[in-house]
Amino acid sequence: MTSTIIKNGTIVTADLTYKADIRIEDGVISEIGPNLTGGAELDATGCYVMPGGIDPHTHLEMPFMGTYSADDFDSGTRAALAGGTTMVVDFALPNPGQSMLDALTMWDNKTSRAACDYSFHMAITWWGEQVFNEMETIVRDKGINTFKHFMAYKGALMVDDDEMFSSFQRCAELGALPLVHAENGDVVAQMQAKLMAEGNDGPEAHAYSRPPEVEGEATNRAIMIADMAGCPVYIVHTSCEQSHEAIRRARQKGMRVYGEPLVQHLTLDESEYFNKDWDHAARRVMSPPFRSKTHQDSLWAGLASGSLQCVATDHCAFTTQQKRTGLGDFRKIPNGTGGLEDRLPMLWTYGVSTGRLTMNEFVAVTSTNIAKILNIYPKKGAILVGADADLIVWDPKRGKMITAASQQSAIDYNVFEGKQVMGLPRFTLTRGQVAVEEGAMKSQEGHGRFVPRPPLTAPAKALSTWKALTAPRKVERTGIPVSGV
Ligand code: DUC
Ligand code: ZN
Ligand code: ZN
Ligand code: ZN
Repeated sequence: MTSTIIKNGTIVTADLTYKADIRIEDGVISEIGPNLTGGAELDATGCYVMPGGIDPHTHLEMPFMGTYSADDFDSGTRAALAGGTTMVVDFALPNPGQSMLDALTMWDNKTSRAACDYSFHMAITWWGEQVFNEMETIVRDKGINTFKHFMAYKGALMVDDDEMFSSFQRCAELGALPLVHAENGDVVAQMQAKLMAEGNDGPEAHAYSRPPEVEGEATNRAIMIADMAGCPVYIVHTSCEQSHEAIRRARQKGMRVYGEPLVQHLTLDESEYFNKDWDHAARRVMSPPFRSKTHQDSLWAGLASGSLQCVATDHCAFTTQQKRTGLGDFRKIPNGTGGLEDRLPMLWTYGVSTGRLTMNEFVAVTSTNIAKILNIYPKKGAILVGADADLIVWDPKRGKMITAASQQSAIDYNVFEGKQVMGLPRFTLTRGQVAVEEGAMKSQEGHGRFVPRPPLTAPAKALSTWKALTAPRKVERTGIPVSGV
């Protein structure tokens, strides 16, 4: 058995910081301790050894808004590894009316070149008996315990409250976690039409059409519906105080509600849309849009205090050419930005180096919390004997300027272009295999494996505060008035 030892590093996990070496055998951590010998050595002097990042939210090669997102499981997973992310969770999206099992097969067929491990969320894009039945197969047999609901994208992916409540109740029965894209799609559609009618057709109108209230309302609604259904709920791309506030309040009441800010919302603001050339602004069109600095402060505070748990990218990259489909009508600009390669370096630079996050919090929000919520801990997200050796040897003194010219992503720009980051992987290991060494890519196409995620074990019914307070009771009445008196 070949043995690799990561030597002389400081191990940083979500709860501990200590000096020790790590032995890896057959892709798994087999020993942790001082002065390990007997194997190939990777020098971690001056570095932090952390669990590899998990991006819980990517869209690789996704058919969307008349095109396909430009990064596939090849360039996308290379980008992930280059930046220290060792697992991505992508979304399988059935067309309305399509079987979820067929959609899953289609998505699975895209993954043959994946260089790091991956998993899927399944989207609920329509509702019916077939969906109800297939949800059980998806959870029990396919290793998927999360279902995504879009409250926006009217006429395409959007589901209504009726469909969402049905699906959430089914999630409660199956031990699944619903994810929600929380924006009020009806309000967005009306605002978009009004802006266009008034001659506001540029990319900045995308931001005007999706104010924070649109997100706050939908987040509140999703949380209340989850409470009534008796299931936990995970709000993807939480971008503003209104949404964060709803999550905070629910958590304070004892509900299992999770919030996921994106690194883009944490570090880029709405000025990216204004007084910029059309391409610059359109390249940054995503939903929800970038917000003001007040909202950024709220998100950072949420990560530090624990009211927000995960940092993702929603990596959904489109080339400038694809973005230009929306010249003259901002509604046609494909929504999405990249970020997979930059999530960890940006979060380290703007979070840990500035004192907004501790190193342990950094590990929690980029890896461990995600692994726990998605139920793959401690196989992923941990430095423990028996865990997968998905590891980063993080060099806090290694820096670079982010440029499109040097990125793994297939697109022709980078929303963080010109940003100076300090903190990069010296090594990225995926199940023990060195995929990145001192900035050089050594990843292997097809190395990535599907990671099954079993159902959640929390007792779903006990989660609902609503049920406890107002459980329906049959009332025996006497003295019923006689009609006509
Ligand atoms: N938002 C985006 O910007 N792109 C993909 C889907 C989404 O919700
Ligand atoms: Zn979304
Ligand atoms: Zn520009
Ligand atoms: Zn998304």
